[in-house]
Parts: sequence; C-alpha cells; structure tokens
Amino acid sequence: MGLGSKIKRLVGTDFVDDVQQQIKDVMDQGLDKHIKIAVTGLSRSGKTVFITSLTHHLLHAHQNKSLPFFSAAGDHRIISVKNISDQSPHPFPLKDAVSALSQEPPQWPPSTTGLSEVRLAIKYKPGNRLKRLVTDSATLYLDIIDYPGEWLLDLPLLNHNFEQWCDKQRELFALEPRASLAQSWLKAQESFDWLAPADTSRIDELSREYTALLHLFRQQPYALSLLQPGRCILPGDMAGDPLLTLFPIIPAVDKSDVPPDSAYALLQQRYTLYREQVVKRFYREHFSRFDRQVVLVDCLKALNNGKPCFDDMKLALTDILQSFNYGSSGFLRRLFSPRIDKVLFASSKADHVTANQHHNLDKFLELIIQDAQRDMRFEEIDTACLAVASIRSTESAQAKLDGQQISCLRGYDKSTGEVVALFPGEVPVELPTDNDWNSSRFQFVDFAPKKLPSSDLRPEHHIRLDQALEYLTGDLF
Ligand SMILES: Nc1nc2c(ncn2[C@@H]2O[C@H](COP(=O)(O)OP(=O)(O)O)[C@@H](O)[C@H]2O)c(=O)[nH]1
Ligand SMILES: [Mg+2]
Repeated sequence: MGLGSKIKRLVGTDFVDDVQQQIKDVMDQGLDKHIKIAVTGLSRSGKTVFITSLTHHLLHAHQNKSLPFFSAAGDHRIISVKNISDQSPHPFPLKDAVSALSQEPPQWPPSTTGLSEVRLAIKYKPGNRLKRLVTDSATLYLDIIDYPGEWLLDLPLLNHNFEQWCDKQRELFALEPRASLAQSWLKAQESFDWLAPADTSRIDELSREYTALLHLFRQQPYALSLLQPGRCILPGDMAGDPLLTLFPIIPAVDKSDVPPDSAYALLQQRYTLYREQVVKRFYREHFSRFDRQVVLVDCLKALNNGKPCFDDMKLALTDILQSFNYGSSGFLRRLFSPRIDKVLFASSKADHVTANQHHNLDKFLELIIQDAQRDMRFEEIDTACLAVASIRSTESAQAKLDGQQISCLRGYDKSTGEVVALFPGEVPVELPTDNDWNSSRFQFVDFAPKKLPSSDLRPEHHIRLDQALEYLTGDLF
C-alpha cells in the first residue's frame, strides 16, 4: 500500500483529496494573482467616488483600521499597498479626486469625461495555511477602470443591427415622457422620405435635434437613463466627428428595396461604423476580460424622480448587463475570456437614508435588477445586493415628533452648503403604487461630502465598503 493510500485510510479520502487539490492549485496558479474588477453603473451612480474611496482606504489598509470586515485587513495580513496606476496608459486621477474630497470645504470630484485606470499591488500574508508553507507573502494585482457611464449604454448596441435598434427606439418613443417631449422631432421624421436620396443638411438638422432631446431626457425632472448612442451625449475625443450625426429612424420603413444613396442607407452605414469602430473597440479593450463586477445603482434617484425614471433605469441596466460575459453560455467566449464569476449589486449613497433603512435599500435594489439577477443566477453566478456609501456624508441624529423618538440625518446640503437635519423617510420594499409615485413621497436630498482624511481613516468614513471588498476579493487573499 502506497503512502498516499495509507494517509487516506488514516484521515479520510475526502480530506486528502481536498489537500491534494489545494496544493495543486497553489502550484498551478502561483501565489501572485491578477484580478480585474469592472465597476459598472449609469452616469452619476457613484462610480468615480466609489473607486476613489475604495483605493484610498486600500492604500491605508496596512493600518488595519477602516476596513474591519475586509478580512485580510481585519486580520492584519496586509503588508503594504502600492499605487502602480502610472504603469497604465491612462492613470486614474486619484490625487485630484482625493484632494477635492479633502479640501475645505470638501467637494465631490468632477464628472468623468474620459477613460482612466487604477492599478494596485497589494502585498499580503496568505491566510491559507498551505500557501503560508510556500511563502510568507504574496501580491494581488488589482485593476479597476473608470469611464463615463454614458458610454456604457453603447454596449447593448453590439447585440443589435440598425433595424433592431430602430425597433427598440420606436417602443421607447411611444412612452412618456419621450413621446410628448419629442413630438416635433417625431413629426419631422414622419414627413421625411427615408428612401429618397439623402439630403445631408436635413439629416444633420434632425441629428442635432436628437442630441438636444437626449440632453433634455437626461435632465431633471425626467432623469432618464436609456440614452443612446452614448457619444452623442458625451463625445470625448470624438467631438465633431461625422459618425455622431446619428439617430434612430422611428417610422416604419419598407426595407425590401433600400437604395444605396438613400437617407435610410446613410444612417444605417453610420450606425454600423459607430458600432464597429467605437463600441466594439471600447468593449474589446476594456470590458471583454473581467473577473468580477460591481454594479452601482442609485436607487434613491429612481425614487425621487418617479415611475418613468424607475422603469427606464431598470430597462437600461437589464440591457447593459446582457452585454457581459457571464457563466457558461458560448463555448468560444469561454475559451477566449475568463467568465465573470461574482457580481455585487451595490445601492450607492446609502448615507442618504438612516441605518435602519439599509436593509430596505437592499430589497429595493433587488426590484430594479431582478431580471438581470435572475439570468445570472441561472448561469450559477454568485450575486449579492449591498447598500454602500463610498463617502459617508451624514450623521445620524435623534428628534422628537409628536412625542415619538425618530431617527434623522444631519449633513450639509450639496447646493447651499447649509447644515440640514431631516427625516429622510422610508425606502419601500415593494414597487411603489401609482399613488406613492404621484404623492412626492420620496424626496432624498443630495449632500455635500464629508471630508476624506488622509490619515486616521475609520470605519465611519464609509458604509460597508469593507463588506463590498470582502465579497469581491476576500477569497483571493
Ligand atoms: N452622499 C453621497 N453622495 C455620493 C456618494 N457617492 C457619490 N455621490 C454623489 O453622486 C455624484 C456622482 O458621483 P460620481 O462618482 O461622480 O458618479 P459617476 O458618474 O458614476 O462616476 C457625486 O457628485 C455625489 O453628489 C456617497 O457615497 N455619498
Ligand atoms: Mg465618473
């Protein structure tokens, strides 16, 4: 009987097989690992602030104070974290973002207008006993990219040709508030002969009106999310590019014989070029290889702005999430890119509500992402919902109302800078009724940030960022 078999008899087959597998894993994978996390979210959902705060807390994690539920930090196993973002062609402007948040009075970092990347090298003592036999320390390389949320809405275009995109947009433009706001543009489209030779000056005019409509839909009080193409709103380095003279054709057009010089053919060509040259490149370079994903959702924005905003946000998120590479579907996709195996849905800005509402916020988030989450569960992807605040900007306070003690929040109003103390109200755990939507019941105010210190970081500077980190990376340390 060989030694392996003798040990198996003594301690049990499962245990030995498990240990053998672990040793094989350590040998196969080596100890240093590389992980890419996609931070996904619509524009203004809190991506830049999340990346800034997470990076800032991680860079101080060796002091082991502000991330108690991130076990590598909580167990004193982080040796040192180095920011190596300057190795990237587009380093994330961490210094600027942190100095905005730590100046007097602190400011939120400016909106993102381009692409940038954070790269961290995290040196740690392995938690796994077998790994510790091999080495005292290992390094986890963590990459996160930041980009404007507007561009994310382009990813679903990869799944549609021009005709399919127009069909989808036709459905959207039949709904309010789009239908009323776009009335004159829709009328102009009705009277246009799409199969006649292209009159480029009229097409340019319709395109300018379309871009203006996208900007209008995005503003308060509509706050819509499903706005495509993303570069029409935020062109980045494509400002003035003729490819952006692009819009969907809403009336049904007989496509049995489309002349190649027609207006229809011209817009179809532009759409195809935009998809091939802009969207595909963006996807290939930045989104095709990810290991894990955070989906940030600003649930309170949906509650503040009413049902059309809620419905549109849900549609946009479901569409976007279908563009990622989850689970086993597609043999070739699995061969060429590692699958995303964990997705954290995070309800951002949880400091806008009192602590007793965080659980409700988790539940409400599930309502928005339930379709996407169902698809992921089917593919056996690990998912979780968590309410977080990257920069906790409020304090809890108690007040008495009609003799009853109620929980309030105190912070600085974002627009006036004045101290406000308020009862922010309750987050529903079911879909609000039409009455609730119409009653202006939900009015969560925006707060100015609390100062982000550069030393002595503490858990109260955020809400559950450590739990988010533990979920996303805990098993790798
Ligand atoms: N109170 C609070 N507000 C936040 C937090 N994170 C983001 N915000 C607000 O949301 C805005 C947009 O955040 P940003 O990260 O730029 O969004 P992005 O467009 O997804 O990158 C900020 O300017 C803040 O007003 C947070 O943790 N707490
Ligand atoms: Mg941003």
